[in-house]
Amino acid sequence: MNSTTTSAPGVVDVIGVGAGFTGLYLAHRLTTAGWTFAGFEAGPSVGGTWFWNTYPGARCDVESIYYSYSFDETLQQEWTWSQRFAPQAEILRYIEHVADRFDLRKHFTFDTRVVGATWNEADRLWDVHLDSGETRRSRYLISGAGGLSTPKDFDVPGLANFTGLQVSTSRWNISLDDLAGKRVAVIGTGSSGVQAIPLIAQVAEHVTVFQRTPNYVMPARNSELSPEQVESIKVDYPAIREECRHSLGGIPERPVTDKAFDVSDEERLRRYEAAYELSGFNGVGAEFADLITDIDANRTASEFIHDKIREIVEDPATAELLVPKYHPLGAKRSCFGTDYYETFNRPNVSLVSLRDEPIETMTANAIVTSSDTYEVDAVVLAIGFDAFTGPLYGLGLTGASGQKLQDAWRDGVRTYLGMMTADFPNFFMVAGPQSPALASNVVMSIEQAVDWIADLIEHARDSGATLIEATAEGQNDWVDITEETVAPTLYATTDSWYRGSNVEGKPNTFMGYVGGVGKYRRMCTEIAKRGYPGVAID
Ligand code: N01
Repeated sequence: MNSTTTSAPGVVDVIGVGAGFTGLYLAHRLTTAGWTFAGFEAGPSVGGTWFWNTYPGARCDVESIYYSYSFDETLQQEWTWSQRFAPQAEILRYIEHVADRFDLRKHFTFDTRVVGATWNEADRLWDVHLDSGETRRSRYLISGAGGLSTPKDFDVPGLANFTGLQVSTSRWNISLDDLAGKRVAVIGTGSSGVQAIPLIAQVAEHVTVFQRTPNYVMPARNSELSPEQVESIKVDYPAIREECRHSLGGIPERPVTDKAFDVSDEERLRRYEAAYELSGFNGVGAEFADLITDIDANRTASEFIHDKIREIVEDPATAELLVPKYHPLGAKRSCFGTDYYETFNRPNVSLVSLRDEPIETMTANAIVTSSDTYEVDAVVLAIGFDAFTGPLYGLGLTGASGQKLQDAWRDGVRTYLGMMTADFPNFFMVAGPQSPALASNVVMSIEQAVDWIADLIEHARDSGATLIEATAEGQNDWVDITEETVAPTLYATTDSWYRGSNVEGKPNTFMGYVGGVGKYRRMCTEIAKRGYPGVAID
């Protein structure tokens, strides 16, 4: 059946938010199935995360051959990645290629932000309010607004006093040359800071890195992909994708079953050395099965990385500050860098530990800590995102009972499968909180969620239904499952954006399902086969 459900004038079947990886696949999947679709994108073009995050060194730390769409065999055969970890510009080119190849831009209105959406119970439609002042109506509203797309508030004391150049990694709007010859402060040492710092150090007169929590940074070991490597991937692509779909994190897994203390100290060290050479998410943190559940096991891996840092960084005092001693390896997101620790051996780079000397204020040309004043010409903020809930609350949703999403989630996020939430009928989240998106190759998670949602709305259409909503029972069960799954892991006890602890006042909810994308896929498929228990369809 290929007809649409919503024939009222001016009403589309689906409004999609965002034209990143999610929005484009949504547009393709739904319009191919005959639905009418209108997408709204705040930016001037496609790309989402990869449109905005253009800071120096930005690249993905999931290998490009996996971090790409699998839905079309011809697409994956015709596109050739140049490097193991593609830089931002290449990923953006890929997304633009997909948009053009499948003629998807026509489904989107750009430079237009969704600023509110109100459920209309009588008509069973969403009234979607745009920053242009217009309101559009749809049967379904699907968020592809992303999980890491709303920058965290710039909560650095006194920032407004600073009159020099100020830029954030997540909205980079200068060129690297603009920092040439300048005294630059970089605040933040997560994945973004770790990638940007070595490149800024190459052009700046001086870089002062303001570090609050030292992170585990393993060498990315990026490299060009040879024609032979590309050829062998393309021959095997369908099998590789299938393996990813049924894996833990959406990338091929190394089958590891033994535990850290099953082997001798010498054997463990030998294995960590080999894993350190591999790098990536299959590196040191994945060497033994119990590294993310047993703190003593984890300590063996953490200390291995501590020693690597001490070997690389020449100044012992700087090395000690860089050693991540406040959290176990992998429990908050690991970083993969190129020459990160080596950069601290440069004469024009210095490190300030904000744990020892917090920032008290800023003046027109300096950062003032509790111990010193650092004069700088430019400040680079690499301080992260209001993950998952930031972008969703930004949609200004009002549900069936008149409450806002942020009120419904006042005590913590509650979803069914990370895709729906009770009291917000016909609203879906792709790569949402409590889905596997947080801990996976997100492109694979996006495809799975879009396909599942597309099947569900098709199922509703075929049975003449116009309302789909998570039941309270289904949602309670899913929240319990996500909590029970994370509870035995070190993620559960470590402060990170995974748990909302990077944003002042945010309730502590672990934002992902960490049981694996394969297991999640099987659960979702089973739920669909059983006629969608946990979902009210009317
Ligand atoms: O942000 P982060 P990010 N004063 O939250 C510090 C993905 N990503 O943009 O840890 C001083 O990780 C904060 O300190 P602390 C990836 O999933 C992927 O780097 O809170 N410092 C931390 O050091 C990643 O995890 C890629 O104590 C402040 C840093 O700023 C996620 O995006 C590349 C501060 C923020 O680190 C987010 O990464 C980039 C303050 N007021 C991003 N507030 C790749 O694929 C925060 N900090 C490679």
